[in-house]
Amino acid sequence: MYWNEEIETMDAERLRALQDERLREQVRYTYDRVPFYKKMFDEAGAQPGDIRTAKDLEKLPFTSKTDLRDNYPYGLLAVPMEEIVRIHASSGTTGKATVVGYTAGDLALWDECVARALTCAGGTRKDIIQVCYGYGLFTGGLGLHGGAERIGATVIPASTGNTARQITMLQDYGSTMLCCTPSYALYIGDTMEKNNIPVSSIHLKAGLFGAEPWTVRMKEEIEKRLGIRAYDIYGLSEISGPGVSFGCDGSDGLHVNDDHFLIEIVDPATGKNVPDGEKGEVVFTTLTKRGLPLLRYNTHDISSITHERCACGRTLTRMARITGRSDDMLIIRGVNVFPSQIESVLLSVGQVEPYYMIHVDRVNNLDVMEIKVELSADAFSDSMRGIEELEAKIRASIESTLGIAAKVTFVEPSSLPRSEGKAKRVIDNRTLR
Ligand code: DLL
Repeated sequence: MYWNEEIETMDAERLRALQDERLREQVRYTYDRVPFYKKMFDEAGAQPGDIRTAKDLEKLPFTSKTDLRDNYPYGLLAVPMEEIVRIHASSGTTGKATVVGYTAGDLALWDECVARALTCAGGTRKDIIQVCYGYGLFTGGLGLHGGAERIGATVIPASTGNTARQITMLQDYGSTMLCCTPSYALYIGDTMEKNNIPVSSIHLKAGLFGAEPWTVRMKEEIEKRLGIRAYDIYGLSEISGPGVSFGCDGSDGLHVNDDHFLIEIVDPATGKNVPDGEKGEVVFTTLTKRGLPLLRYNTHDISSITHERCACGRTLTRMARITGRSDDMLIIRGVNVFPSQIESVLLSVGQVEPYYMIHVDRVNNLDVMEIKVELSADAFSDSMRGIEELEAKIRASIESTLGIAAKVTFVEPSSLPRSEGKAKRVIDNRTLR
């Protein structure tokens, strides 16, 4: 089933022509409205007119989260604030978040993209869609919500947490589709099993899972435990949110909404485009955005693309399931976490040394994080009570900064391994089965 058959099955050549036409317009728009881009073009010795087709994009440098941070909060917006109707945000590499602004038109195109994903997963106006992504600054909740409303389905804005209540809603409200992170879907399955709740007591037929990497094995496990078809959905707030690309029944890949986002795969070492089928960093250029248009935004996600026609009939470019990232960003319970954020919390609280190790694990299908940090010599000789207070202070500060809890464990001064090269700050024991 297609939401927008014309676009989703458009002849490849026409689709490329549409992209190039929109690219030229978006480049001109961005250059004229955002001083950051004008400067970028000037420094690259390029003119907007030099970018005629997707191939010309190589003339421009990449943009990144750092550029959003340097222009925090609104510096990269291309419209006056009165045209911005919504703000979302996600983690930046340090304390400052990455802020995204949407015009009414941007929200409409986002809804359209999510509507395509939901329809591809079999969603129609007859469905009851339980959205258990977080509502708020994170784009998961409101993103899936908007798409579900667009297709005319019944939305249950359940948001995250309270698994017992989520299961009750699945049973009582007759939810036919579930939207959450894949690890939470597994956790729901586990909890049902533990409490002897039979799969026959819920009515789910499909789920859209994303916001974190997952494997085909996990997909099969979710399908088995919940008795559903599981579909991948990918996106990032900077580019709009969930729905930049979406999974189908025809292959394991995700279809990129090519008419709104132009994808490139580049070699992390050389920055050059790599051929179809080869892995590299995923880079997006928005084609139709008005609030926060982005040119050559390097996501640091690792994937590959193919332009072969999919068995599902879609001609949209297909990206492979994301296999990881080229930077140190962790995704913990769907929340993006940079080690540098944890470091700035630790250092701002004080009484600890700048030596720490972040341990991440998956217990009962849920991510858990422990931060081991060296106490300063002074704090080490402090009373037990003083140390407990310090621990509570760090825990609270981590939770308020990142939005997720972490266990904080103090270790003796000079006990964590020192490295001569790049410090190893993270031990990620989660195995994506
Ligand atoms: O995670 C948007 C989203 C919400 C996508 C709900 C899907 C479902 P951010 O918080 O900005 O936005 O995080 C974006 O999450 O660069 C990837 O590293 C990762 N990510 C998102 N979807 C997938 C996926 C949302 N399907 C970052 N597979 C991205 C693997 C994913 N990684």
